[in-house]
Amino acid sequence: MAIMVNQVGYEADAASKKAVASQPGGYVLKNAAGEAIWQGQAGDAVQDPLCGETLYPLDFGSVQTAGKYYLENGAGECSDTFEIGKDVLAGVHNAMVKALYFQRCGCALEEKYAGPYTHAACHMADCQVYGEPEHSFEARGGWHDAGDYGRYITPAAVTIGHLLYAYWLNTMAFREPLNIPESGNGVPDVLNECRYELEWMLKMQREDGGVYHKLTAWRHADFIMPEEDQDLFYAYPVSSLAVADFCACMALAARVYRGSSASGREEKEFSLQLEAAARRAWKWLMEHPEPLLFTNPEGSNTGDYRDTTDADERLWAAAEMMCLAAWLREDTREYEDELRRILDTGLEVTDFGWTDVAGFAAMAVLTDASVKKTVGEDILQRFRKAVLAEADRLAELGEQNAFGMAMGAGDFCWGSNMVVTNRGILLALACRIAQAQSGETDSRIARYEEVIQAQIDYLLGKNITGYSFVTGFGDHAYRHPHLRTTAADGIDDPMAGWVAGGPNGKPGDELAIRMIPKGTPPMKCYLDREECYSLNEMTIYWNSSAVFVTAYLRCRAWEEGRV
Ligand code: 9MR
Ligand code: ZN
Repeated sequence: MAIMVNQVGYEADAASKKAVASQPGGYVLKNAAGEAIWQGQAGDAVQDPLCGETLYPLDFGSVQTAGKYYLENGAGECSDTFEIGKDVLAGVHNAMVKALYFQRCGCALEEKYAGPYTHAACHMADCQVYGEPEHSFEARGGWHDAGDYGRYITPAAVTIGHLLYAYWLNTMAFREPLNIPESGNGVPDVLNECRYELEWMLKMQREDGGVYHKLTAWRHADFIMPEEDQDLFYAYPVSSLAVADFCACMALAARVYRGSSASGREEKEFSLQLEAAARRAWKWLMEHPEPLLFTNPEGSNTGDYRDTTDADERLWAAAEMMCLAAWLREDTREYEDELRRILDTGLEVTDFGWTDVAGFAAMAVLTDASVKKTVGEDILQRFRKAVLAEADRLAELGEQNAFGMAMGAGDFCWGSNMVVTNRGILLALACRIAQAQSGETDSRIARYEEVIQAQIDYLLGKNITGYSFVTGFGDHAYRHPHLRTTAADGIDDPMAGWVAGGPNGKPGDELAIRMIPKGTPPMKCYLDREECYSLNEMTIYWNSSAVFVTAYLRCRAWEEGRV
């Protein structure tokens, strides 16, 4: 029995506003005073393959009056409350960016920015180069990756990729200050926050251009506050995955920090530093054409972010170096050659996760104006075709379940919420391409945008678990993220703005394996339990992916004059 809604809210002007119910029949939409504002019938039954239930879609798109509402059926069952209004995603969007501040390592979190979630400076000691006990260096800073205290280059690069493209393409969504230490310095806070991570990443590069794969203790800490964690941290061996992602990320950041309208002298200098680091990494990549992958040394249990190929990472690096060079009006041939060589191996170019970053190469090449003047038309065409084909596949997938979302039953993996939002990113990129093409594109764009909205509706509560997967947002937001600070700080509520990993059809932690019966439909494989790291952890890159999508939706609303 359920009426599932986006518990945060629906944009007032949106032509469709969708909910999903487990009962057929009539529904009324009531306002805060309990007055019926709209009534309608649920649509035809859908046998949903993601949660295994028979469900009935509801659309109350005609309601445009701002207010707080809920849905009720004939049996008196009520949904959670939600808003209809202008720029309804502003709060959750800003909180998801601000959440990263709470992951800052190597500094104290002060009450004026952190509220009750303060702690002393953590992980201040020098780290040791793994296997070289005589070599230590200072690598303070950056964000804790997730519920653990490790800091890893490949997920860091992906997080920065999501955030900088979100900012670059949807700048208006980042105009509100976030109450972080740098707020008010004239630079958008998303760039201030990203800089905290980038400064740490720079420390992870060796003289020869190589980049250490990760900086973690030998084993994960207990559930203690970060400043209590006195374990020795190691810089683990260089991988080509880390070098290539680092290269791409630095080249992108060099463009963004120099090109942003808010850039002052300081940002320009920072940008030059990023550019130099990108060039050193590129040189390393060219000198080391063979993949240098990464697996944990025997006995170490911190994350390894393993991967079977570095082709997509190298593709992203080539794409970003090419864009940077084009932007600086330098020769782009070397990068274009490398890009074409890798594209010719036939890899897919539509994902934005830490295992597969090739979608960022498409993003780079298809959204940069300078590179369009130099790059071969064949490359542009290949990227466009691949992105639109994937968008069409996703839109079709959205017609095969009751939630209208681009997910198949097999897509609910560890961190499925990032699959949900990364598909929103791909669809947003496809909308941009479609807009630039002439012809019958309006209905195509509308179709993609319906799915983008469905992805966010799902994240915010329109799903079979009934939870909003962002802490602090919605009547039934999940409350027990697998997050060491939250577990140890003695405060009941977690900080607001953390995206959960989400339902996982193949649970990977002890409690989830014990409690979720085999054969449970994938969307139901979720528990709001702190122990369940394979369902309920948070990470910096699950947040950043969601931020891209909320940024897109907020800006779309403004373009159409909604705000
Ligand atoms: O997000 C990662 C997931 O896709 C993997 O299946 C899992 C096991 O290797 O690791 C996850 O990443 C974790 C990382 O190793 C350490 N920090 C927390 C990450 C989220 O659970
Ligand atoms: Zn720390």
